[in-house]
Amino acid sequence: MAIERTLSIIKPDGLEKGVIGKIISRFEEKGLKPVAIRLQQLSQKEAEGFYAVHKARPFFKDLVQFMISGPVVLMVLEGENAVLGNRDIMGATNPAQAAAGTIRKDFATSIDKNTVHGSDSLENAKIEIAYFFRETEIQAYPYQK
Ligand code: DGI
Repeated sequence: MAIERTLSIIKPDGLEKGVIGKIISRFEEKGLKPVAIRLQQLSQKEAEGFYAVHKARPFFKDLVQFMISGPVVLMVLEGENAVLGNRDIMGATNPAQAAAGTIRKDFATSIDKNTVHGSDSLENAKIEIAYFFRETEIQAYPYQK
């Protein structure tokens, strides 16, 4: 399997619940390493731009308001099969439908406050990583091949 990078966001509800560490542990336990991390308060413009694909959806305004309701943790995760692997660790978009042991099942309260974002394809991962990180902000682990 290929080594991939994906964008992960711990959303404002994850910070409010104080589960940053628990969430990152789940990624590390499954072999996904954070190679860039930043705590950031998104501006409305940044959140709107990030979720531009959902602009016409009825939930867009609420989604943007939620994403700027407090700081988020932006991360680049690296590892084998990182894009789909991260999606498995996150669980379904609606926590009511998320599988046992997933982040959304264990920490999310609703489809609006679903604790994490993860890129849904390798193509989108590249776009989303570049939206938040410069290449110089992404680190290589010297003991990794
Ligand atoms: O990639 P995901 O976050 O799993 O899901 P997505 O890209 O389809 O949607 C992005 C976010 O938009 C999702 O995490 C929560 C919100 N969202 C998606 N579908 C709905 C929604 N919010 C509401 N209220 N209702 C929806 O049907």
